[in-house]
Amino acid sequence: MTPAPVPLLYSYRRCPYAMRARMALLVAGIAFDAHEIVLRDKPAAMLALSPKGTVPVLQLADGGVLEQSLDIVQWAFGVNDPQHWWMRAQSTDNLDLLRACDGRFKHHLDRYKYPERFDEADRAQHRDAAMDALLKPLDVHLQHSAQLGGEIPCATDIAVFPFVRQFAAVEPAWFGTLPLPALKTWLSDWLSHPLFEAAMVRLPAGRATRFPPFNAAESA
Ligand SMILES: N[C@@H](CCC(=O)N[C@@H](CS)C(=O)NCC(=O)O)C(=O)O
Repeated sequence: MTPAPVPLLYSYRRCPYAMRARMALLVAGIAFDAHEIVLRDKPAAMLALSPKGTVPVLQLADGGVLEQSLDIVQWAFGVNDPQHWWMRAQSTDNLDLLRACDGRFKHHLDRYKYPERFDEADRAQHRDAAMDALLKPLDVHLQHSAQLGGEIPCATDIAVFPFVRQFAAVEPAWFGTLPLPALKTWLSDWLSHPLFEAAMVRLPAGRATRFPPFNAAESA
């Protein structure tokens, strides 16, 4: 019997946008294949589906294509979301945090993380601006609840966390000195979270492989 077709995710392990997409697909329990791409040698099949050339890209089993990470997250939770991860991410506060993450924070993060690509003299300013844009507001939110979704995570947690991880990894010793205790606890919990570990599995590059499923019950 021919196996049922599953969606195909073009992905890059270290890309924070692809991380949010993989975590959403995994937590929704959706079987999918993943093609780990090489950024400098993108597959022609992916570029044919999505000429803009960024990952993640999800080719659905019916042939539809989702080319933005948040569209993939929304689609995944539209398929299966018994704990309302998507709905709980739609509060004004969470939408503001997500907008700040993908907008101002990402802008300053890139200039802090890759000073050689930008004006190196402004690096400290970008580090401070990134903190004001997202990390300080996040810490305030997380003082009131363990996750942005409340007591359990929502789509905002998995969408934002990979970018905070990137920021923290630029100068880990300095990050450790920051007076943002709630944010640091949340980050460290996510770094060892079974869902994140499942999403970071290493796959062979250059071809599609079935992504190992995540069993929330087993890892609880
Ligand atoms: N708005 C896109 C952004 C995706 C994006 O920028 N991905 C990066 C990797 S983290 C990428 O593919 N860049 C293309 C390249 O480096 O060639 C989304 O949310 O999916």
